[in-house]
Amino acid sequence: MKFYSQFQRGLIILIGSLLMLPVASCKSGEEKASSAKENGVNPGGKMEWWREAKFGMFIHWGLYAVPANDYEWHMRYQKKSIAEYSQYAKQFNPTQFDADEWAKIANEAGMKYMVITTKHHDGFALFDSEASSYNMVDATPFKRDIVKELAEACPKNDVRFGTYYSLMTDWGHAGGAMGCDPWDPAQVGDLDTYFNTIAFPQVRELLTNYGPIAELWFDTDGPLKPTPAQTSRIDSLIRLQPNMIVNNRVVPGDFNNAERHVPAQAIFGDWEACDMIIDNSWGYREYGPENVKPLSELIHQLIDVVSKGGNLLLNVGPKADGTFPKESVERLMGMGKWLKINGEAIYGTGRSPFDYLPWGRCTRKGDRLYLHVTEWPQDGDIVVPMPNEVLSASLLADPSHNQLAYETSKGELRLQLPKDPPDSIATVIVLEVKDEVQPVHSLACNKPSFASLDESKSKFAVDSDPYTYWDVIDPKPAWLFVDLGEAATFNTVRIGLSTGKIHEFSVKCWKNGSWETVFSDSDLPRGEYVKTFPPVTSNKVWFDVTEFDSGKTCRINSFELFDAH
Ligand code: FHN
Repeated sequence: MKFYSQFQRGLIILIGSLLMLPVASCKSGEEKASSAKENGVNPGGKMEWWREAKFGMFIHWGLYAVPANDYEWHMRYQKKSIAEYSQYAKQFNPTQFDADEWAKIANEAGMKYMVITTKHHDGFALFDSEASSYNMVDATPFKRDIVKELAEACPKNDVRFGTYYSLMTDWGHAGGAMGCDPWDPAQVGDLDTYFNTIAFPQVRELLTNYGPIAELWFDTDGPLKPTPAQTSRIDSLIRLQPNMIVNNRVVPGDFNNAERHVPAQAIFGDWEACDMIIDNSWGYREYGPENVKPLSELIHQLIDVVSKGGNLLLNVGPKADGTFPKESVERLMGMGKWLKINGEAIYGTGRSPFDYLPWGRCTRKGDRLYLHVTEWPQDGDIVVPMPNEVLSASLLADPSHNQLAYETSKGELRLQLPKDPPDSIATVIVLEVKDEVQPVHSLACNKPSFASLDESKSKFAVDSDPYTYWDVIDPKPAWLFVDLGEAATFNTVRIGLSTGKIHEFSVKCWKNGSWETVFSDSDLPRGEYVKTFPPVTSNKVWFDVTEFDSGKTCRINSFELFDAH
């Protein structure tokens, strides 16, 4: 049932627009990030190696590799008791495990750090622990300390060593926190006792017995967080390694996490995206070739994350025999090959000044811009929306630095590219430009906005922070209205959806006294959605959400307009 008629909605929107007050100007990720440093968030020193590194290896390995189904959630999905699940320890004998080989693969992939699950939610430790004999040395025929061997092998291969520890979930010990009701009476116990006898001693062991830990990655299987008292105990443990950086998923940390998706907008401050090579499984499971992400997708993801100011922690799920899946190694070698040629455009670079580019992404370092062209132009040209004087323009992979032809007009740079891309996955052009490059934001950025219900949050759909959001809620249709003030010309809409299902939607603009549909579409994907269309000029835009999953959170983190070409 339509809650408002089309006319009523239009009227409300128009009245609403007259009430709009101007709001704060738009800040780019870089501007916000720099203010973060000034505010003392993420102090420069210990983050510097990480901001240089950009690319790391995540490893999910444990008893769950033995059954190789339901991956690292096998115990919970199959509701295995501790007694049943721990039987896998007797079979876990990874005779082909070679820490040096793993570290070499990470290094050859261009990965600068490694983070391994020293203890996942199942409670089984890959290291020799006095706190619990449920570990690799005491409970398996292998009897070796995996963490020790990797902590020694990584630095020898120019890879920093990091540890993941499931702090707020332990299905394998009495009293361990968990994001659901216990399914085995042996799991029932007191959380503080568990923390004091298992978790805190094990974190102390990890931060004391294995040399410098570059990154500590705390995890949970749900919304659980430690109490302030528990957090202060954890902080005192973290201080054992003052140069170590910590994620902020469980305790206040040094960087944000984005799991298995890259937000449309750059995340404020330091952040790390974690994702997998073999889809839908962190820990090893039987898979087919269709489950292995294409090399192009992985390289594009790395570029996308880095262009938005983040690091990519890319996961490998080793098999029970101690080897990496063959296809994972193939993909990593392909990424390493690309980085050997283009690493200058990734390592140590900062986020793009341009919030959106139709042909690819941009990273920057000093007075250099690196244009990562992933959509090679049919007509041979790409446009960079900046008026800056160009000092040089060449293909990064061209050792002779032959200059590319270009012209600048109307505040834009038009580069003429070779007919065919030197690298079909991503070709990098390096520009040296004069003066600071000014950020280019969405035309809707922080413009007055108005929405159906949840109106107070409509402004969060048009700000520049992907962590803020406008929730699409019943009754249908839900809508977001943006008043651009001055009429503007745009040909691209980018929408960031983080959770929920939007089935039918359209974008309209106010023209000649009525609403005209710019486009309609269905099934808005999670992450980044981009739609281009012939340029339209208007001062009012309406995002009309007509069908979506009711009763569930439907979260729009960004609604952006660009005049991109
Ligand atoms: O439940 C875990 C999951 O198994 C995996 O370890 C991921 C990695 O980011 N973290 C939790 C889900 O958010």
